[in-house]
Amino acid sequence: MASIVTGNREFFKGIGQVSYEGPQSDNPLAFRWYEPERVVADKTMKQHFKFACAYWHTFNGNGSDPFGAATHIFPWDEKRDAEGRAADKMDAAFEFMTKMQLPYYCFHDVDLIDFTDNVAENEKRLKIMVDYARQKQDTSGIRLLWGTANLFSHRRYMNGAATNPDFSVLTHAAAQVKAAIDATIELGGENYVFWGGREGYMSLLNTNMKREQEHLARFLHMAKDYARKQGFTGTFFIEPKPCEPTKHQYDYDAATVVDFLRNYDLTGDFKLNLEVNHATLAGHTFQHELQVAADNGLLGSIDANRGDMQNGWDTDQFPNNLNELTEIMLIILEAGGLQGGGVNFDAKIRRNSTDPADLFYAHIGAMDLFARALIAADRILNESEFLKIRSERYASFDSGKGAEFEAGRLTLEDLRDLAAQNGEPQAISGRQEYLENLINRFV
Ligand code: XUL
Ligand code: CO
Repeated sequence: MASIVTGNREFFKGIGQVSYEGPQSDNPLAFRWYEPERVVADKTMKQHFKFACAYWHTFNGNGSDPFGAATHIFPWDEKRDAEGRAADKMDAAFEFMTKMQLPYYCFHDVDLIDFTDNVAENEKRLKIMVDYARQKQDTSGIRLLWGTANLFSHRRYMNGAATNPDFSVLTHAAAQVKAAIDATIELGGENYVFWGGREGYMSLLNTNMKREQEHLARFLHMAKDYARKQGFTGTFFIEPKPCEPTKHQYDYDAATVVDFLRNYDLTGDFKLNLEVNHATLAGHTFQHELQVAADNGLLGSIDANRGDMQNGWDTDQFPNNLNELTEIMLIILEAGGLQGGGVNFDAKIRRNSTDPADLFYAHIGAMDLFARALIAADRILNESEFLKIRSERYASFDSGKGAEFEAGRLTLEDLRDLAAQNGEPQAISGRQEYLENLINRFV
């Protein structure tokens, strides 16, 4: 295959540069809140969020579902040959991201170009697209937030990738990860993600869970060692998800992954990439997942989207709940920001959203909402008694016997004597409704 010649085709005709016009604007193709250079809480909005476009949903997602074929017929999919199609898609992607002021993107290897069953041919194809992406990045200024390898779509991964009971499948997973790491490094990617789509089991009847998890840990160490040897200085992220496609995934939720990383000595290089809809599937709020990661110093990045409260699968809708996002931004701000990562829109427009502009509306709405939530969260932290109320709740541990307990200077018998001496405690309100109203004052 020869290298690609850039096309001059415009894919989103009639849609120009999307820019900030302010809350009073009624232009649906403008930002009303997202002002990239506006400083809030000591950083520009652009720096806070590092918004990224998910290549797979936005440029490969064709609206198909288990009941029906594609509904999104994209002009960049017209060419018959893999390279031509891949180049058109990349032209469309960089046109879209530039018009949308999206400073970053994320991809799986196979999102860039169709893969074959031949390792060397796939490496060659990926290299061609990486060379092309390098040029596109240089001219647009758009950067790679993270790269990853798709170790779940191909038939060979039906029993897992790094956790496959067949060693030869594991070697193919390694070949893909090696090439995807090379691509990420070549493109100046800031992070590398592992989402274990099929790293789990369908039935324990045929599964040695302990052995599979040890293989996964060994595999992650090998990938990390290789990347470091090649000079990669970014962060690795694990993206937790409880199930779908496997019945039970080993990276179930934030707490499970934190424990796994500690257990296998990976916390020095790995952090978490948390996704909203995955939290929902795990029976948690996204806020819970963020707090678990933040409390462990492992809050790396987020995949922004939302699920549907009436069903139990990964619908990957664009975010649109201001209260939820405000609570999310409170946790992120309190944690001092995301460590190395950003906000990747791992979200797709609906099957029946078939106008070219729909991709724009989806991203504009989400970026605006994050900006609004950031402003609200910053004000809540600085202008309200929010933090004070929470810290005062624990005031009894700040001095006296409570402080001695925290310092480990009391015994169980001491606590017993204090209880007997002081009698029944007074009821102290948790003030949940008060705090919910407080949040609502600022959104
Ligand atoms: C799947 C998912 C993935 C990862 C990257 O639910 O979120 O797209 O983000 O592999
Ligand atoms: Co994701």
